[in-house]
Amino acid sequence: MKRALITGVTGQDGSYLAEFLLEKGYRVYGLRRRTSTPNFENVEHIKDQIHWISGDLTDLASLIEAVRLAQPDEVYNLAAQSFVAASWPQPLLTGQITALSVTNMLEAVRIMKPDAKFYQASSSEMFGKVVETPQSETTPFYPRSPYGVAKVYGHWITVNYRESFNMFACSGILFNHESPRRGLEFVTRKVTDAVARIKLGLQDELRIGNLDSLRDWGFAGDYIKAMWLMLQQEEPDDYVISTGEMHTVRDLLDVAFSYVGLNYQDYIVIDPEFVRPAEVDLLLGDCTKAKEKLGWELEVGFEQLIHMMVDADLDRARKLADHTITAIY
Ligand code: NDP
Ligand code: GDR
Repeated sequence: MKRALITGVTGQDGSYLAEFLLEKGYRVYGLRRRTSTPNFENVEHIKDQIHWISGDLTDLASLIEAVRLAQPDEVYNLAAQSFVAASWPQPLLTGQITALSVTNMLEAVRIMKPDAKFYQASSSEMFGKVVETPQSETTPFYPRSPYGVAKVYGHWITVNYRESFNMFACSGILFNHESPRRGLEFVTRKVTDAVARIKLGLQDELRIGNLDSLRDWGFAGDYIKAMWLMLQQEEPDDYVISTGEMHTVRDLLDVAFSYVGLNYQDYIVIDPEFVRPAEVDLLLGDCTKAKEKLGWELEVGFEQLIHMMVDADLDRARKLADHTITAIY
């Protein structure tokens, strides 16, 4: 039985990956930081199948102990301060968790289980300002947020441990991927949640930022398969994972609102609070290498993804209609 250690298992990607690995017969260890109230929403259905280890990415001792306990064949380092907008008000925390702690995780593996295969969750945010389109493994980085800068560090330290210590370390440069388990502050989920609540009469407007930014949005359930495929190769390498299609935030609004028979223009309010100090105008990925070398294929398209998210949020809002869910961002 193969053993995997996942950091960030309570998040969107971690929950899909845990599900996928359990189905493949893995023994799955999940690192979980202490929270004052439980946050198992994404993993409630598989909670009893995961072997939980308490730890925090910023605490090297806890990571060494986690690797010692799990003795993993594969380590998926998905934990991060992952919300770009929060990285301006919290730049140091973002640097500690999203950048420096990647070294903590790599050190824990190097010290306790150096033959474990290591996956680092890198991001298209590293490309930032448009240098070339579409963006591939060879496109230079020009990050535009403290988060993007932190991910560039995480990417290069992973490459460095591969080259310095001959570790099987891969960096997956994933473009935006979404699902019904996406955090409520990210724009897709913020929109689909608002659509559901507006449709049910629980909300009357949606305050939002830049409608012109272009993103390459895919389905998280497809993307976690690419993570696993990277660790099944003969040689460690870095791969871009994307759909190769981009849409504006305006397109997203249109697809989501029109799905329930509404016109987004009747409900949105542009709010400067949601406009970022520096924007990434356009992200479009070229994942030819992943398709050719990993045999990775996309299954869910953009409209299908947004419809799936609206349906899930309608279900959820109906169930929670008595409670008020307030999205902070
Ligand atoms: P989420 O924000 O949904 O999940 C982040 C996870 O990290 C949560 O489980 C969170 O725990 C955990 N975490 C945060 N800080 C710490 C810490 N100090 N110690 C331990 N755990 C911590 O992110 P996603 O699932 O969307 O993304 C997974 C990874 O992929 C992230 O690294 C993200 O930056 C990266 N990425 C995501 C993309 C996307 O479009 N989704 C695209 C490219 C990269 P808790 O539940 O306690 O908050
Ligand atoms: P992003 O995702 O920053 O690309 O990072 P997000 O959904 O937050 O923003 C996408 C685009 O939408 C614009 N936008 C808004 N965004 C939010 N959150 N809220 C709004 O009200 C709003 N209005 C407009 C943003 O300006 C931006 O252009 C995600 C995260 O998952 C990262 O962890 C990951 O690395 C990248 O994707 C790839």
